[in-house]
Amino acid sequence: MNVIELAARLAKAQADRTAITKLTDEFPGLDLPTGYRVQRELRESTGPIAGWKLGLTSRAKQAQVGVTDPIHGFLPAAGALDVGAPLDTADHIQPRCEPEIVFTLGRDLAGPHVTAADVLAACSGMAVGIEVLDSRFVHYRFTTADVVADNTSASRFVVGTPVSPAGIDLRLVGVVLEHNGQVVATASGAASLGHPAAAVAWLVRRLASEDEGLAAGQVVLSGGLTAAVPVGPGDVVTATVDRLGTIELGCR
Ligand code: 0L1
Ligand code: MG
Repeated sequence: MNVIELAARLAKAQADRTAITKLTDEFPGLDLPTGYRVQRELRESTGPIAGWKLGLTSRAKQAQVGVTDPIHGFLPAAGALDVGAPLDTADHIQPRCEPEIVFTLGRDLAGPHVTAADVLAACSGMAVGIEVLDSRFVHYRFTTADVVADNTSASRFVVGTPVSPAGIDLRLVGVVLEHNGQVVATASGAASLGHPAAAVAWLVRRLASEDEGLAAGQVVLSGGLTAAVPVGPGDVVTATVDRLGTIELGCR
């Protein structure tokens, strides 16, 4: 099993906009550490990164794809959409959108013992966001190792205007996901590992095991709070997080 070759397969699937069967069908020995090595390979062949993302931190997300452990990936800077800019669905294989609570780092944060309180202290702002997922695997069928190799299905993301974290209990904020004007899912911040900042702390501790950390100015998507909704041309997705605001993404 060659991690460079596996990363190239995933990059080609994305470039061709053609889903492939999951890697573990051919390589049943592909384990989680190897999945992260493939992801690292993808990161090294990507341009600059805007930050990091957590995946599968909520039960709703875990149930949607049948994987039960949180995972992490990176956000290529090229994946950032401007607020108000449309999502080009033709650039995707099978896009889905989900609501996110987004952290903006005011200073670097790293270390094996970082807590949720450390995350909140290092955070300069929080915002509502929408993540666009686009699994490179047929019908989003994968194991944990596969989806980690595939950079946790990351594709695009849009982030609203950050607000000060002071005085906001992120466990209690309500989250509403709308698709073409219909409410399709609701949640609260606690859906993400009990507290979105706890999810980010988990990410920082995981990165520390690879001598990495978060850098000032980076953003972190703390994990989809509801199941993701499939989108196509003409669709509009709206995510609202109480105290953080509303963001809309139109598709063409
Ligand atoms: O839905 C998926 O493709 C699973 C991986 C990423 C999930 C997430 O960003 O929460
Ligand atoms: Mg997500």
